[in-house]
Parts: sequence; C-alpha cells; structure tokens
Amino acid sequence: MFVREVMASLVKNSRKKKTVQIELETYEGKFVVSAPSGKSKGKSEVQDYNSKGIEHSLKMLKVFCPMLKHKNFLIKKIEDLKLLVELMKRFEGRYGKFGGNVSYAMESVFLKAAAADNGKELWQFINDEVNGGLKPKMPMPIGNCIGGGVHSGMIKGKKPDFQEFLLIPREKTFSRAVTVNFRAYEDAKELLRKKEKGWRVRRSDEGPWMTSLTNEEVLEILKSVAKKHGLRIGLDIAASSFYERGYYKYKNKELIRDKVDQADYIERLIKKFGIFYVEDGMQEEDFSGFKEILNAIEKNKSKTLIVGDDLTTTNMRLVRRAVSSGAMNAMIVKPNQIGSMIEVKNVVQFCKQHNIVMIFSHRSGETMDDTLADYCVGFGGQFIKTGIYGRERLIKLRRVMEIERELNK
Ligand code: 2PG
Ligand code: MG
Repeated sequence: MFVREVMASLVKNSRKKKTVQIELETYEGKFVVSAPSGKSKGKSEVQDYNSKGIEHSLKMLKVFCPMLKHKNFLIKKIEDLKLLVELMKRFEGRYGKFGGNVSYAMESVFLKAAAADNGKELWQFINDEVNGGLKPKMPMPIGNCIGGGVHSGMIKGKKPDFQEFLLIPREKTFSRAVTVNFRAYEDAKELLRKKEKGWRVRRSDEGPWMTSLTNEEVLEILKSVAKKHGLRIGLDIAASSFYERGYYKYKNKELIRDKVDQADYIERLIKKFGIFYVEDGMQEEDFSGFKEILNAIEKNKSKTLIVGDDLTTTNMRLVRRAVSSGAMNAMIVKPNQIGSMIEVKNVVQFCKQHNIVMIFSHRSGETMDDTLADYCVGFGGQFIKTGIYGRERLIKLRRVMEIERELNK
C-alpha cells in the first residue's frame, strides 16, 4: 500500500469540541477517520492528546504526516500496523506523546486503506483475520433512551444519578431492531411528558431525553415501553462519576450509599425491573463489588450482563484482572480508550476465549465517522452501543444496516 498523502486536521464533534481527523490517500482512494471523545472517562484510559493539548498534537502531526508520504506499507493483518506504530513511537520519543485519539485515528485510517488494498471492506478485512472469514452474526443495538449523570451536566437542578437508561431489542434483523428502538424512544417521550410536570423536549449528549425524574421513576417508564415493544432494558450507571471518598453520593433523591449498600441497591433494581444489562454498577476500582453483583445474579440464574467500561478501559491488564477475579461477564470495547488496534484485537481474542460478551461503544462526543460499525461486525461484537437519535449516532446504525444488507444478498 503506497501512501500518496496523509493529512491531519481538526473537526468539531457533537459537543462542538475539536477532535482530530486523519485523511489518507493511496492508489485505492481517499480514506478518512476522525476520533470520538469521552466525558465520563475511566482513570486508566490513555490520554487523548498530548499533555499540551490537541493543538500541540496537531502541530506534531503536521511534521509527522509528510514523513509518511511515498512510504510503502504491507498490511495484510492488524499486527502489520507495527511499522506505523514504530514510526509513531520513534517520533514521540523526540517530541512527546500524540495521544490515544491520534493513534486511534491514524491506525484506523491505515486499516481502512489496507482493507481496500486487499479488495475488502474494513469489517471483512477484520472478520477474515479474527473470525476466519465466517459469515458474521449481526450485533443488536443498545440505544440510549433517557439520560442523566454527567452527560446531562448542562441542565441545572435535578436529574437522574445514573448516566444512561438503555433499550436493547431482541429482533431477527438489525434494521428491525433499530426501528423498534426508535418507536420505544418516541413512546418514552410521551410517558415523560405525562409523568413529569412541565417536561419539555431536551436531549443530552448522546441524544437521549433529559428529565428530572429519579432513577426509579425513569426505570418505570423504561419498563413500560420495553414491555410494549418486546425490549430488554439496561443501565450505564457510570458509578465512578458520583463516587467520592468511599461513598456513592446520590443527589436525586439525596442519599449516601457505601459499597455494600450500592451493590445491594443494584441487585434489587435488577430484580425489581428485570434489568438485562448493568454497566459500571460500582466505581471503577472496585473489582470485588462487581464480583458481588455478578455472583448474586448467577445465584438467581439470571442472564443479566454485568459490564465493565471504566473498570476495564479496553486495557488488556485490567481485562485480565476483571476476568480472573470474576468481576464481569461482558465488557465495553472503545478503541480510543487504549489507542491501539493491536491491543483491541488482543482484548477481543481474550474475550472470545473467556466467553465475555463484547459491546462496541460510541463515546459521548461523536463525529460523522462510522468506523465503529465495521469494528463491531468485524471483531464479532454481540452489541453496538450508540444513541437512538442524532446524526452522529444514526450514521453508525446505518452502516451496520448496510453491512447486513450486503451479507443477505
Ligand atoms: C460511557 C460513554 C458512552 P463517555 O460511559 O459508556 O456512553 O460515555 O464517552 O463520556 O465516556
Ligand atoms: Mg460507560
């Protein structure tokens, strides 16, 4: 694969914040990838840009990108990114770190071009390597329906303490699942209007409805739309975001829970509302708290997914620890948490060996990039977590639908 040109620029994400975009031109065409950005980040995530900021990363890229021009890369599998990674590392040795968002975008755009060079789409290129080219099983979407926590930081006053109230279809096709989720999201709007005095249409970071109801009031709404549409319900508690010095500090309603109370509370909610999916139910360093919840649901023969996100940050060391300590049966994969596609592949293979369900996830700050969809299908993720509403979210859902159509031809 012969590099004709590589260019870096800054574009705005869904929060109107700057993020990096890399464009690569080869004889096969032009390829573009831009990086998403998180707000409720795990402590162990790699830094997204150089410690001097995104502008500094861009300055470094303006020097680095021309150095790639006219170079030839032979990329037949993900590991072949090594040459590119080495060049970046050597450059970083002299000028400081690019940051995980830069390496994510750079490696991804090279993979896209490499796929085309091999006459494949990105999902195919990865599926051929990771899944021996077998026809991939379509994921199901996990859609953010009602929001709270730090993602609703722009509203003053009350909001649910949990970050995301999620809808998870169980349909034969991905496209049907997307339609069902959207209908349920619209129904949730009407229920919010009925239940909350003075409610008006407002959406937070990833497109979910904003509300000042409590966690449990929102769960009642979710339960009722889920029943009507045959959906499962999920939560991203993002517990680290309201954990302070040993305690979970709830604001709506005001209450302080210690570790034992928190685990009990989550277990009770799972039972009461028949919750199928709980992400980051405990703060990110509490592997034993996660384990307590997982043990309790297994004792009840429940199939609820106990999901690590901030707990694991797509980092092999933490994933190993979480699995060996029995803390989770599912995890979030966000490539820019680790900023290395070789690491993502290692994590995926480890999850497959240990029957850990994989959820490929967007970030709260997103762009019009749909690479996540190809990664989810190619790596064999069982779920893709995005919003239900908003063009940066829909573009990823549409891409999965496109792949589904292609596969069913
Ligand atoms: C999460 C994500 C995406 P952020 O916590 O799962 O919903 O949020 O991108 O802000 O880390
Ligand atoms: Mg999360």
